[in-house]
Amino acid sequence: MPLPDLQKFRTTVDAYRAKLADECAAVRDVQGLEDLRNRYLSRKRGFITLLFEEFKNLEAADKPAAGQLLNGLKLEVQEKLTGLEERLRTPAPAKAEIDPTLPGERRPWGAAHPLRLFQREIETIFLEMGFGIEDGPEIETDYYNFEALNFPPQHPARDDWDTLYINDNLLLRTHTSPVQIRVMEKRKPPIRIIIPGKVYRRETPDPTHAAMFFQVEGLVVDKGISFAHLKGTLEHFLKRLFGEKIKIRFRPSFFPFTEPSAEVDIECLACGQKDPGCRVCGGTGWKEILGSGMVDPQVFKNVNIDPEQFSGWAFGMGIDRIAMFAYGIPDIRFFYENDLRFNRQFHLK
Ligand code: 2NL
Repeated sequence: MPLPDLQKFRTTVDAYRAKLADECAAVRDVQGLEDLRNRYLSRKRGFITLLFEEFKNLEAADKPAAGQLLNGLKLEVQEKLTGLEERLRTPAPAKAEIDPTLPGERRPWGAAHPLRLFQREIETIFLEMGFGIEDGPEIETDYYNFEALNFPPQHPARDDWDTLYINDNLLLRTHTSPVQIRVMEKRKPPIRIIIPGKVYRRETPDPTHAAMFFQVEGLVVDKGISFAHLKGTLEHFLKRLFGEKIKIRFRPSFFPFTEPSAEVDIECLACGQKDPGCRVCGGTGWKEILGSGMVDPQVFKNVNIDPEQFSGWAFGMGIDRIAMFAYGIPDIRFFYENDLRFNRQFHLK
């Protein structure tokens, strides 16, 4: 028995409604949406248009109910299409999921500064010889920086123009010697130490001067220490640092805190002692590397060490200055500009 016309019409409308839901779910882009719109609403062959044709042939009594069904479907199609269109034109939100298989982001880890690397080389050589490493305050008193070291009151280093004073009594240390004074006050000989650290001078920066730079000083105090220990130890140090074949010379000098005193030169690495017009050694063939001497008895008295019982030697050296000489760096300021192209060259080995 054929279905009554209204019932058949209802079945067809329901079938289209189900099909519509599936087709909407399959739409991926604007083109797919346009195709869908045409399939349902095209004025010539759209499903809805065709259903309206069928509607015309229904019994007059069935028309109100059938009309309601058909208009309901048409509205639903239009609503679904509008919703789809809105979804397609809104950019998809960024996905919250993470992909654990992607490679990680490279983070800069940092590395030791060139001056620190050079300082470590120096430290290693002295550690091998049984020295200890000490440090102390960078803000010092006039006493520890000058007076205990036997600087006379009128010494030019004590001038406001050479030293950075905080007030009448406090200053930024101009060398690391005050640490040796502090160590000798606290600890009795034998003492074998080096003190690397920052020191400050009132300087206008230029290629060979900075207001802050690095220094290393050394101190040996014990019974029976002579100038031979000074000479042998410093020669060994310089040969480990610059190579066994390096030429070394000692010449007399003066410091308020040592007597006798000696400055130590090595052959000029820039010209190999061959260029009378050499910019690095001034044509002398020699480069001053450090100052040294036998600790002045007055310094021992200042820290209550008996100079009749003990003797010692000390040295001081600029780390920046020697690193510049060793690596052929023409300007001390390169160390403090933090230009990674400069700094990285020391990590290429
Ligand atoms: C230089 C010369 C020197 C010292 C530093 C020193 C320290 C004490 C006692 C005696 Cl506590 N001496 N230090 C000795 C001789 C030279 O430095 O040209 N430095 C860059």
